[in-house]
Amino acid sequence: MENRFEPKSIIVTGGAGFIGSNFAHWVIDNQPDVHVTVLDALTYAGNLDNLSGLPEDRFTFVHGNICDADLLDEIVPSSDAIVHFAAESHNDNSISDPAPFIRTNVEGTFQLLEAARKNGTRFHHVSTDEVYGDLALDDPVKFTEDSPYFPSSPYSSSKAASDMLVRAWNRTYGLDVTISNCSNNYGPRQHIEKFIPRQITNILCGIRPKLYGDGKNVRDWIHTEDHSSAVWEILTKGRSGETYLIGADGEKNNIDVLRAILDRMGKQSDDFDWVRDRPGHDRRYAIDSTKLQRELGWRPKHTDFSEGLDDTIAWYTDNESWWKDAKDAVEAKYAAQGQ
Ligand code: NAD
Ligand code: TDX
Repeated sequence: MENRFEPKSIIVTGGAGFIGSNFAHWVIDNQPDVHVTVLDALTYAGNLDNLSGLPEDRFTFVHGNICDADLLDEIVPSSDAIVHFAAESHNDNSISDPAPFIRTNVEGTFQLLEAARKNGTRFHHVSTDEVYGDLALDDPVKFTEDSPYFPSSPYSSSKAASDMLVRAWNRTYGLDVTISNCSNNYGPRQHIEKFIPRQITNILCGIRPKLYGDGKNVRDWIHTEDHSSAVWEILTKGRSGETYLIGADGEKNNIDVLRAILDRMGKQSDDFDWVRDRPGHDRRYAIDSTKLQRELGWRPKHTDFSEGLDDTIAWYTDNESWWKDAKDAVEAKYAAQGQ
């Protein structure tokens, strides 16, 4: 293994969103010598409240777009690494309007790579297991770093394109890069358009939860705090040019997850609506994280999904002001799509 990379100052793109903000908090809490600069455009998915409480002497917020090359020229030279979370992240949105996905996920990653290349800045790309397409429900196979790319949606194909750019900048220009492809995250501060927070906040608002298709699609759930610790291990100990898959053996089908939420929130197991399926809906994701565990010694902390779900339900119950204003618009958009 290479020597540990010890950055003193990192740029976290997309740090006002769900996973990026959890990562920013994790770094501040666990890496006392590191300064965090969050670069975020504050789209509908970004929220400055997600960064409240971070100490002024170790944290800087820059409001801006990752596609803005002039801004990147200003802020990248003083950083040791870019940890790139910023993205348009929701599959359903990518189906109704793909254009912002190409701009942010492809063009934005390109601009960041160019800024990193000019300054010799180490680059970690936060990507998704969805680049590998999907698996059959009855297939014992899981995704590994050697799985072929078969993205299904405009979102996942834009992430696949950005992974390819990162690999090319490593091979052609020798830029120090790592890539991680993680499975479905859950935890506090996830936007209420996503499956778990949508259903929790539906129940809190007296709306019946909505399940797509036959509800048997499988997702491999990981707590976002475990994603954060894995990204840190890869950034600081991962081999340049390498990809690492992040997952915590959390395969569950959607109907089981929904029933667990209903049960915990005092509802009957059939208190939900079946709604129109997502076009091109991936059937199953499953991650084999052997490389990450063997090579870098990473282990997940949150191995009890029920406990993580209880905490997540409690967080949305206790933080109604965080999501309430967005709820009507999110549900109106879904209703217009028959979902
Ligand atoms: P999110 O939608 O909650 O947050 C995205 C953040 O990026 C927001 O704060 C938004 O304002 C910002 N942003 C969007 N476009 C921008 C631009 N052009 N310039 C600057 N900032 C911009 O997303 P998330 O769920 O936290 O996902 C973060 C990353 O993790 C994404 O790259 C996503 O592909 C990846 N990922 C997510 C999951 C998951 O389960 N959510 C799983 C694996 C990988
Ligand atoms: O209301 C719903 N009902 C429903 O049945 C919603 C919003 C979703 N679903 C289903 C679709 C999926 O099978 O639940 C599953 C999870 O859906 P999402 O939360 O939209 O996540 P997914 O499409 O699996 O993608 C997520 O994980 C991989 C993230 O949004 C991506 O950013 C990440 O790359």
